[in-house]
Amino acid sequence: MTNKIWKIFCVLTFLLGLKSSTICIPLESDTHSEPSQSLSLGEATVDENVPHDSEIYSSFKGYRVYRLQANSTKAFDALVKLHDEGDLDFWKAPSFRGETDIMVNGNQEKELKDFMGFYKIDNTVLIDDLDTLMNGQRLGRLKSDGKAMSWTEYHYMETIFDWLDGLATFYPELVTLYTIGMTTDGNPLKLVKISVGRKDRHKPGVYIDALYHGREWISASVATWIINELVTAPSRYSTLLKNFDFYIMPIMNPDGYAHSCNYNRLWRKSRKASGTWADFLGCRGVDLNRNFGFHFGGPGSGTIPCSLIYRGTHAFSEPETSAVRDFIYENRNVKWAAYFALHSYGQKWMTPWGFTEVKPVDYDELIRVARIGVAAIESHRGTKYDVGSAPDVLYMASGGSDDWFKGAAGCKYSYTIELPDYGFYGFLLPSWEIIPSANETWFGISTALRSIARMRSYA
Ligand code: 0X9
Ligand code: ZN
Repeated sequence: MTNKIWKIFCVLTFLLGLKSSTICIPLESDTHSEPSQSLSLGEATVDENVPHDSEIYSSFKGYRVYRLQANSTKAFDALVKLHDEGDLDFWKAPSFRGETDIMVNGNQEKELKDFMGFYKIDNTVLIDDLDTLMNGQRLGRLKSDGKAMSWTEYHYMETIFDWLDGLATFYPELVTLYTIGMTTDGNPLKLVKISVGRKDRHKPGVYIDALYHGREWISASVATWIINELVTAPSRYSTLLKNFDFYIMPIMNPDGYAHSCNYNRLWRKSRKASGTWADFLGCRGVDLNRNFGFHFGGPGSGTIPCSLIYRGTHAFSEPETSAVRDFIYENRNVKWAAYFALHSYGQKWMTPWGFTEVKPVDYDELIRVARIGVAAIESHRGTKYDVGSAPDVLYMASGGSDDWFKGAAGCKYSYTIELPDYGFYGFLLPSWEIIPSANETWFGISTALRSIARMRSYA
């Protein structure tokens, strides 16, 4: 079904007050799924005594994720066309001779199978029963239940923010907590500064942020793990802390994260209404990683509010992105040495530019340091990463934070890291992978940073 017919169909079903069609995903509160009773997936369990929002949580019953391998140019081109039509949720964008992951519901599955058969595309079912896997990963308890911060499970935003408040109280010498803005839904945008030594001196800054996209839960867990490591064991990182101040923002998109936690696990964008017809279709939010003001509006960013990569009306139109811009402008005396945006998934360590295939002038140096990082990660427990510019290893996308940090904020070593799925789980990385994943990622980043510190060429 073409995009246009799909939209008209969705509008009509909405106006007639009918239940959303399964192809008008993401399904929202009108769907009802039977709450699963204590379901066990390794350590990821749902406690049946814990109140959770099963009644209003989007159901993904009957959904599957396929992993495709396009081995001919013809098949790859057809996959790219399918991707650009925008009717299917590509968990992993088309890649030639690499993996492409696509989520389908029962209706879409038959069409996808015909498509794969026609183009002779090798495929396997990556996730057979999405709903069951998801239910196994529902978050534990709400803030009111007094759940303490940990890295053996994923946590609600409130738990994470309470923990950050606690760090600022208990480690005042080391930690400064900023609320750099508020989201449309009234959630705080919290940023932690970790710094040793005199408070009136600014060391070169390392800026790390995460969870631009609501469903990429592992990124926030890795960011909080890094905060915990620096704050509770600073002596292990004395060289790094002597050379740099760390600025870490673990949840860039609190509204999108809350929506993913409470309603639709696979929500990507922020949650602001666009004030257009799209709101009636449930197409809220902006892709915050298309809203930054360096080559805003270029290739790989959407103009339609229903697009998963909707860029917003203009650069920095969103409270989340403008808060970051303002914080960086207010701290003009900080020289930004390195920037790491944590996303998932795909095991890729990417350099700018994302908006063009042209490489930055210092591309070779950025790649050199990235290779040091991925070699460290691989030495840890064998996890392999691709290295390259975003268009070379993933796709072109404009308005990204990495391009803005490099192009506008003058940060030389600017990277986006797509964290692992370890080949099985896509966005639904089980919580038992948080600690191993955080360990290896931080080993990679800290090793890269030591190399950057040795170069002393942040400019
Ligand atoms: O598309 C994105 O925003 C990132 N991938 S994700 O699957 N996590 O959504 C990649 C962004 C790479 N950077 C730029 N293109 N600037
Ligand atoms: Zn992302």
